Amino acid sequence: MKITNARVIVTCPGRNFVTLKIETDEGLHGIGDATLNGREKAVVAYLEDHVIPVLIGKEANRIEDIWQYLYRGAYWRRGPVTMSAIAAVDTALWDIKGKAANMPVYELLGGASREGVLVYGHANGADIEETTDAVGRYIELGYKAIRAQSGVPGVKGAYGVGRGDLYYEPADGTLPTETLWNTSAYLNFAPQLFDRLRRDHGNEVELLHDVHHRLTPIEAGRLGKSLEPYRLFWMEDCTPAENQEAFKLVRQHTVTPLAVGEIFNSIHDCRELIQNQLIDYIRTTVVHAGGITHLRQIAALASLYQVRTGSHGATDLSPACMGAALHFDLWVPNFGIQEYMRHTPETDEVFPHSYSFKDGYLHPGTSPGIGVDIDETLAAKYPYDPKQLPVARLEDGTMWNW
Ligand code: GCO
Ligand code: MG
Repeated sequence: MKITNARVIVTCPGRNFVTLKIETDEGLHGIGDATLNGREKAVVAYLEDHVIPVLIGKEANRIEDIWQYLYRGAYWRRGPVTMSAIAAVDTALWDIKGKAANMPVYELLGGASREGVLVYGHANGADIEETTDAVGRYIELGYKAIRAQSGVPGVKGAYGVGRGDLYYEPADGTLPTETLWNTSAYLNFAPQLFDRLRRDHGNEVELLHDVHHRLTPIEAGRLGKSLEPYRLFWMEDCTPAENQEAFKLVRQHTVTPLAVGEIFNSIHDCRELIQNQLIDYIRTTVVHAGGITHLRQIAALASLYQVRTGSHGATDLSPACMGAALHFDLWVPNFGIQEYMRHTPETDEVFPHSYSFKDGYLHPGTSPGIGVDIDETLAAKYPYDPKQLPVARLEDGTMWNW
């Protein structure tokens, strides 16, 4: 089965998505997500200029060889743009292989290891009152695990307080919006938020929190310690991870479980974190970390150190990524949790899919392949709308991590 055609589809049904569609001489096609929030066109160019020309005529069955060709064969390795492009090819080829075998991708990987995929949703509000109400609404919807973010008194533009109840869209301007950050105010406030959430909602629901790279390691240690009484499922991205050793300091000071990895694109970004057991959950995703083929290697390494998966699944990852992720999650032995931020109804229409939510769990469905397709006619009705992620500064004007 040869690859005869491949093309990139850019659509904006509520937000921008980049999708690669690969077609074969046997009439089967597959799709893969290539969306990199705020950098969409860079991946489009990489795919169109450097990837698609070498795909035409290749054997669609040879997923591993094509992965190696695109990764090892290219002199310039790794990085979010390259790895998102490789991920899109990889996902589309697993989709095709599943369709050719008439099996859902989780069967090709080794079959289901569980009945459903535990997911967490996002509850957020401008203040504690709004956030606790939002957590209550998620519990009513059946969620067993909920990420809670709140505006911080005195901080203009705290991370995670979004528009919309079920989805959150941080990319909001043609130029980056400038937000302000105040670490002291945040560190004083966060324990109050979780104290209130436990008092209002009890101990059964799993609570998660995203620090979004805002703290230094010692500050992260202090936050983790101060949140211990509230038994978080995890504290995410507590400090930037370019220096993997930074997590040693955090780990020394807290037993709050640590999650990191949504911006990683390779096993080398997390090898030391995993091998030194500095984290509990690895958040690499299908779309930004080289597809199912590479994610499988990361998960295998993580399994040796009792690190479990907790893949990124924000609204800016398309349904094609979510579908592929759910097959992976249903199979992967060391599964932890899957982030699930819903898409707008327009997006769901553009990407018809077989996955479904019930009682806090998602299931990928049993359709052959990844169980997600793209309606190209509908997609064409939503032209690309350039949007950038915000930036953050400290109150004195110093650039900070968003
Ligand atoms: C998360 C993330 C997102 C990112 C977004 C950037 O944990 O879901 O931090 O909200 O900010 O995906 O594009
Ligand atoms: Mg995050």
